[in-house]
Amino acid sequence: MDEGGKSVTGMISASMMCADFLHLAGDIRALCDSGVEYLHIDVMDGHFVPNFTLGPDYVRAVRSAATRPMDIHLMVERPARFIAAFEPRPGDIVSVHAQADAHLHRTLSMIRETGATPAVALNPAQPLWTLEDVLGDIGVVLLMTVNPGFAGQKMVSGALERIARMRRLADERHPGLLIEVDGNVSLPNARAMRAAGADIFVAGSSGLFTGGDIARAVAALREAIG
Ligand code: S6P
Ligand code: MG
Repeated sequence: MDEGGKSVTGMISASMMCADFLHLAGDIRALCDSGVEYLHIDVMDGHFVPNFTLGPDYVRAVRSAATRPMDIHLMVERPARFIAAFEPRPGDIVSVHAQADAHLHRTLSMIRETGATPAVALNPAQPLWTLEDVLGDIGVVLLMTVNPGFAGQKMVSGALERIARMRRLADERHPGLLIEVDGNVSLPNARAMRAAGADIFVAGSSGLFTGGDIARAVAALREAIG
């Protein structure tokens, strides 16, 4: 931690829904060789968000080729039903949306028992105070900087100020809590998000998978969040 409470260097979580599905093994190798910290898996159920994406079989396949832990982002209603199916393990992060779970504390304990790090995700309109009482039960808070459901969106207004407010709340109440940001992590946005106090950056179509050279994109992002 530096004096501001955030991690010493920023970490990259590569959004696998933006990878090339027809050349997945090559993308996984390039990402892991480039040193990204996590592979971000967006799980969407068509209820909590208006889209469908990745499931347990996909995660199993990615794991078999990856040397990095998974960062599993569950955008599903009542996520406790599906945690075991994703076979979380120590080193992974598992995020559930506070709004999707009436029994958030129980679900976070369930994640903790697998050895993975429990995380709570908040949509842009959800007040930060809703997670105050579970700050001690999580290792990461995932702040959505777009409305969840789709890649390729623009960062919502107020997102940077919200990251800064979350940083202050974390430093005051739960030092060591990592702030993850998800949505439109382009190079300029990543720089600003890092300055506001973010630690983990979900990088997809905005900052990683365009340009056709993953190693180069990781290096550029690394420089922006250093
Ligand atoms: C969106 C999802 C994200 C996206 C990421 C895509 O609901 O949770 O993880 O994959 O935002 O990145 P980009 O760079 O296209 O915004
Ligand atoms: Mg995500």
